[in-house]
Amino acid sequence: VAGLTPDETITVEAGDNFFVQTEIEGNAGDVIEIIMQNNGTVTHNLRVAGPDNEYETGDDFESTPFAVRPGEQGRTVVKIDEAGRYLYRCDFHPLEQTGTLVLL
Ligand SMILES: [Cu+2]
Repeated sequence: VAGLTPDETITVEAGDNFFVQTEIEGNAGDVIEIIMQNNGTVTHNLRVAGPDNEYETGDDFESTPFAVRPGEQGRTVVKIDEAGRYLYRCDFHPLEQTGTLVLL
C-alpha cells in the first residue's frame, strides 16, 4: 500500500528508546500514513504488526527507510480493514519502544 494516497496522516515522535505517542487512532479501511520523526540520538524505526498482530509475519507494515537515522523521518503506510487494536514497535528496541494503533 506504500504507493497509495493516504486518507490520514499521523505523526509519531521517537526518542531514545520510546515513542512519545504510545496510542494513536485511525479509521479501519483507511490508508493511514504514519510519519515517525526520530528525535533521538540513535536509529529507530516503526513496524506495525498487521492484521494478525504478530511481528515478522508477511502482513507487517514496515517503515521506509527501514532504519531511520537521528533527525530523519520514516514513513509507514498502513491499511487494515478490521477495527481493533494493533501493535507497533521499533525493531531496534522491540521490548521497550512500543505502541498501539487503534482502528475504529
Ligand atoms: Cu528504537
